[in-house]
Amino acid sequence: MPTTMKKQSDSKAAGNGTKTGRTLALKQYIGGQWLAGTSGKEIVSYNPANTHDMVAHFIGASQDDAKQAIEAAQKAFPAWKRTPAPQRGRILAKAAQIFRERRDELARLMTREEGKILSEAKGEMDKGTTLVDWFAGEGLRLMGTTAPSELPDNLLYTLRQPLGVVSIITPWNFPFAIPAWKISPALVAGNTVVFKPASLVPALAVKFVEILAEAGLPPGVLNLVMGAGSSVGDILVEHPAIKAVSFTGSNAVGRRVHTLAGARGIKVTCEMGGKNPAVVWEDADLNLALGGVMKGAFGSTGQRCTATSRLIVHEAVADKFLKMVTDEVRKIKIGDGLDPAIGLGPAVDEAQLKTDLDYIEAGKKDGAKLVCGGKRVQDGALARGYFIEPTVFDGVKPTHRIFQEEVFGPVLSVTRVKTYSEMLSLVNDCAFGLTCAIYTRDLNVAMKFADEAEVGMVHVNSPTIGGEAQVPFGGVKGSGVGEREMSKEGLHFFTELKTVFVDYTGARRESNIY
Ligand code: UN1
Repeated sequence: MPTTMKKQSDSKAAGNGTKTGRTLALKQYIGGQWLAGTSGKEIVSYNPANTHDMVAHFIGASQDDAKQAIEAAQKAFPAWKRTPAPQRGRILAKAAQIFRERRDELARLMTREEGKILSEAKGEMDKGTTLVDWFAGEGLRLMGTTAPSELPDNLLYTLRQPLGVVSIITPWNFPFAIPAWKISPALVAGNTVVFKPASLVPALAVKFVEILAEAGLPPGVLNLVMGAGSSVGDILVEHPAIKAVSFTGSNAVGRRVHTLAGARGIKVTCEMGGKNPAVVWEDADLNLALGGVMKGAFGSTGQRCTATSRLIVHEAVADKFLKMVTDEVRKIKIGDGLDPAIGLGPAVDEAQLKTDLDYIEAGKKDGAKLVCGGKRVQDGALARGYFIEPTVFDGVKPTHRIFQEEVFGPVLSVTRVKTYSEMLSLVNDCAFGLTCAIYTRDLNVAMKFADEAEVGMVHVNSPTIGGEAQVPFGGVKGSGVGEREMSKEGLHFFTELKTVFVDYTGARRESNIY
């Protein structure tokens, strides 16, 4: 997914932004202290539904600030590593409790800063809190194994140990859940963390860190560095003290992070977006499919790496289903997501809005048929936000850019097929491989598809979006490199496995092990 940052000049365009009197002045969190950044560059976050509402501002971190944060994490590491894992987990459990208590307030702030509608923001709070809870429990289950030895009177066992200082780099579209599912496993495993959120969503990141500190996290264990990726991104991968990097964001930035980390030989996991198809088969329950496609394509304004951006529909039901989709699309109310009547919030910023509109132009130019939507919405107060119509294209071909490239907006590309093999090759003819869905009542089709789709996650009769704490999350091809996130796999990424050989014979003997 694209990573963007509002420029300082935006602050002039939107006036002083203090009309609501609710603007937060934010700081970096380094070694347990809230400190002003020293880059000299002010970064501002605005409400994308109303750019007259300035949500937060801060002075970006400099390279020196990032270095200090890494050093603070290094200093805190030995004591945190020695803190028993169940105790580390209990701090996370306490944080989860605070997140639950403050859910509605934080969800409102999320809607105001990121733009997603309030019900989705509440859903994200719940999902993120469940993830913190899941990893809190892992403090009691950070188990190794024992194994039978080839030798008498020998014990073989494994230990899971922390890596040291790790960098967590997160995007703007899930400002709570993604930090939650990366930072919680890192901490419970005994690592110390330098956290760099996207500059578009600093307020949520600050709340997240404040609450972990309130829950009892010692100084230096979690540090927050906010600033332009171009000034602090590389040091968070290249500093010799950094032992692993967990990144979610665009494919371009992810590849760079992977290359830099690879050159240092450190662990790295990058989650980098998708171009996820929902398949609607000839025997599908079309009402069920409609709900899933609408939620997948237009939920979160299409700004999720798991969004349904391609619809591959069987010719036998294509006309009927497409009419159902367009009827539903026309009913969607666009506006500020704090209003419960609203079904579609804004694009996150001007750059993302432009990307969406550019892709719509590319779709038309490549020869796809625009069925509905396609324009910016600027009626009345909506002119102050980055609103765009939910958009559907029919007749999209694999050669079209909107079939292959991630838009990250509410744009659905429809392609019709006649056979299973044609459908499967379209699903797999894509540089990404995060997730996909199939709507069918035919168990044979569903199971074959689950085996053959080149993705990290398959949904049968449910939308392409979402994940659950207890199962792995991630993709193949351009969607991801490194280990899966969430679940035990997500925890294991943040550990080294040590094998211990204990010989308790107590007497010298010839080994028969070579
Ligand atoms: C979801 O679909 O609930 O950036 C999670 C993203 C993904 C998270 C999606 N990493 O959109």
